[in-house]
Amino acid sequence: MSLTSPATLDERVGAVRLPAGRTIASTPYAWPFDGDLRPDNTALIVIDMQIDFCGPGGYVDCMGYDISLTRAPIEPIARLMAAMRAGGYSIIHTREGHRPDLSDLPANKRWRSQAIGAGIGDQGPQGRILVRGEPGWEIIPELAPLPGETIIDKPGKGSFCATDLEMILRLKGIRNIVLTGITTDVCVHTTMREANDRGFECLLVEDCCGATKYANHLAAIDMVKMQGGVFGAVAPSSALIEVI
Ligand code: C5J
Repeated sequence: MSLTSPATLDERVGAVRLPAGRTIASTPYAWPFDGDLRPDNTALIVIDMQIDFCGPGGYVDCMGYDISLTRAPIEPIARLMAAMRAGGYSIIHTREGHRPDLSDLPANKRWRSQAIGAGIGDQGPQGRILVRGEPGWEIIPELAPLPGETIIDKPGKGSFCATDLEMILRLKGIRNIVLTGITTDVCVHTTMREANDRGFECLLVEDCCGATKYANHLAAIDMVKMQGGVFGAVAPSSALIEVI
């Protein structure tokens, strides 16, 4: 039943979202919601672009998934990151990984990874899987952080759980977050949900993400757009680069 008018849902969403200021051509609304997009209040987060998630012999490869899917966003992220660096935006990188003694690795996470043949903490072609300091845990050279850029080491899927990310964002005055990285349906989505619940205004950049299954990538993007943008908005990197 329509609450307001006979207009379609898409028309209703579009009609109420016309903020003044600078916005991105995104769906289901022009992001950010209030048009307040500036280099000093907006950060790019590049999530888990590590060898373990997109390199040969890494965790995802050892699980038997097609790493061409998780490598697909490398070029688009490199272009977006260059544009945002040039524009003076904050750049934040994350790495999923555990302490060498595995004291921050929940038993169920370890058990599940062993069950699929890629035990976290076990020796793999790229060193101990998802362990801090090992070759597989490193960020890929194509997207290496520059000196001075923030790196968040996280033991979980979300970037806020057991990290100082929120404190760093608040101290920098960041309120808009541009999300990129891998995987769309796991670490990127978990981070977006955590950020959204904390009041950050989030944009998912669709060509700058990838999942271990393409259908899950598409579904994860679709979920964001429900309910008028339940977790934020979605845009291609070209729309963002055009504006910043
Ligand atoms: C996963 C991630 N998929 N970075 N981690 O285990 O998405």
